[in-house]
Amino acid sequence: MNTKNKGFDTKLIHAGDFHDEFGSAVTPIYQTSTFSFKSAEHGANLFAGKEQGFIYTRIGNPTINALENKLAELENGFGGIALASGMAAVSTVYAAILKTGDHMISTGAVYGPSRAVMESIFADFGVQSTYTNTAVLENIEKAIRPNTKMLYLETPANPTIELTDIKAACEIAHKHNIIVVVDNTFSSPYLQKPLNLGADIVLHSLTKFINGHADIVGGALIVKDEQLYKKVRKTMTYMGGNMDPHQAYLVIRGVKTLSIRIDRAQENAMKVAEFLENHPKIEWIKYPGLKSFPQHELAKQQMTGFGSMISFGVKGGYKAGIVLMNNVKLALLAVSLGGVESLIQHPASMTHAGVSKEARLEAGITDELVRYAVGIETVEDIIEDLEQALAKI
Ligand code: LCS
Repeated sequence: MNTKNKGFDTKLIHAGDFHDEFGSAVTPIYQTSTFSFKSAEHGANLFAGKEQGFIYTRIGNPTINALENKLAELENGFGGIALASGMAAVSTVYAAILKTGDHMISTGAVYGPSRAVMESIFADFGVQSTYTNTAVLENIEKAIRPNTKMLYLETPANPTIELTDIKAACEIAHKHNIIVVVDNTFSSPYLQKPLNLGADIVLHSLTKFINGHADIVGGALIVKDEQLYKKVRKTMTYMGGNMDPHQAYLVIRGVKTLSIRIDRAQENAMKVAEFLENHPKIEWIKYPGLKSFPQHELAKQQMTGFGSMISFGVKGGYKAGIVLMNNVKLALLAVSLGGVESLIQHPASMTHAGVSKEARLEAGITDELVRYAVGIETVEDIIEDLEQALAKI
């Protein structure tokens, strides 16, 4: 079915679907590493790009392509590329765009390994980077060098929930021919569409909201124009960070309920945020839906919802945060986010432990920061769980 002019929920269910000759209702799993050619000429034509078809699963596969086409439609891009993990997407996009002597600018508070892979492995290949608070647009302007090739934004950022104005940042970058990549993991295309705001590439850890069920790890890149898409796709194919067909099948199943899962999670998050904001043991809280959130207006402008990620500090700092984490019973003490279950974790010692303490503090990832990923359980139970754990402090 052609879903190009259909609504977002229709695209979630039907976009990109691949139906076989038996009329299967869902895209089947093509668990095969290779595809036989009808003749030597057919094989040669496929390799030469003269005929469309499948050659080898690292290059393309019907199940994986169905997911890629769905994601491309959801983000309004030319094409999608599915990868083994969000980090495979991060390192593939770095490798596709940056070469020795190039410079990139990035949000200081990005997911820890997205920064660590740049500052360790890519730095060893001679790629320069500046990590700064991209919420302040002048910081981007100031960081631009003649050799800057990429602006890598994460908004909302993990775990500070700080936002970057995507449209304004893209205008600055494009004046200098800088490619803009936006990690849209925290919002998903349901809440934010960076390509519509001017970005060139959208990145996802599919592990999170898009799959939504905490049962796979996966990543994706969605590219706005054909030329850049081909370049990034070639990098993925050569480097081999492709997704597996079974993984793609599960993501296709998970993404169908994206909007209804996020609707419930963010409805819950608003109530949890209000509860925490008014709790005497909470020192500070950041949630884009709260009026007290410094970038509440920007959130309303570039997002269609506030998401379900909350960060906060407990009075008594790190030690009190540990008591809270050790006493929650409903929320799992676990990294990751965007699944149906509530999760709590401590970024400084967990997700962002690979980033130096100095860089972490400069990015606002303080030792007392606790991150809560609100799930879709009964909200009264989530709040009751937090209440009993806070009482232990
Ligand atoms: N980008 C963001 C914003 C992320 O939060 C993550 C993972 C990644 C990229 C990497 O994706 P992965 O390879 O894990 O699929 N974030 C995690 C987190 O906050 N807790 O555990 C993983």
